[in-house]
Amino acid sequence: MPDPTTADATAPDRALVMGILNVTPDSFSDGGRWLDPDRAVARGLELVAEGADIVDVGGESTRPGAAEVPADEELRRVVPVVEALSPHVRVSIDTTKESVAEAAVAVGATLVNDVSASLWPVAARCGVGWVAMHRKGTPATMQDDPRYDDVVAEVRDLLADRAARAADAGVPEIWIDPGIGFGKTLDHNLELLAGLDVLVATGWPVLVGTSRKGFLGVLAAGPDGVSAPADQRLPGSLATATYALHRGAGMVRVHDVAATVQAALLVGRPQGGPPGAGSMRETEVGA
Ligand code: HH2
Repeated sequence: MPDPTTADATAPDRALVMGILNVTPDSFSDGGRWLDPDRAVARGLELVAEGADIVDVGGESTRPGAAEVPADEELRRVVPVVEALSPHVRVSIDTTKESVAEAAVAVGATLVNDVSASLWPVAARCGVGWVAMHRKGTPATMQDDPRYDDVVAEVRDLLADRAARAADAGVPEIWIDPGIGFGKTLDHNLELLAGLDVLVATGWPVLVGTSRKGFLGVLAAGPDGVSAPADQRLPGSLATATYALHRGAGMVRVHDVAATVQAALLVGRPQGGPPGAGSMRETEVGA
């Protein structure tokens, strides 16, 4: 099974960091900030300067309750940005629409980040990588009392099934992602993080996205019980990214790239790295 986190000998001696670039008016954390294409491209280049290995461009918010965006509007938002960024950095397209994925690949995207875990035929046809993320329901309904008998096993089984189908179809690079916050309660999110090794044990490289998500706001609520706002969730974002990397995730999807790159360096290379690959923990921690 190909392992894109370790296949390249020139890859950084750490797991990968995917920087988030939402070209949307309504994303939960950065909605409206990068809707103008020039500002979006400038922000993407900033993420590259901070050390992002991949910039994930999205034109439709997936936050709970978000409205669907017509394909022509999503295309109008993302295509110029993907085209301008792809000479500078690896670009992934965060979409659930086949037409948007294809158009983004045509202008340089090489990874389809698919929160519906259904677009593997497009990735196979285009010969690009694919992220299969687990979600229960759609953004409109997913936080209405989601239930699982065993959330870790259910997520693992669905993702392993989709990854196997994608591999059969010839997708050259496959990632699985537990979909933190997508049809999950606070407890489900924490169980999935604690059970990350179960996903890692499937052998597929694992991507995890906790950055600034609502459950971190709940955990960081003040004495009045009010959730911490998205711009005050860096401590939880970093803690959970570091934890996920330590448990074997090969990539984290984050808003705060520079800080997360430091965390990734500290943890070192993901599980399954080539023999002898060092990490700061093993090689550079001195008195
Ligand atoms: N989370 C979001 C969007 N895309 N893709 C993957 N693979 N994993 C995730 O956890 C994930 C994702 C939601 O975060 P964000 O893009 O910041 O917000 P919004 O959906 O409101 O645009």
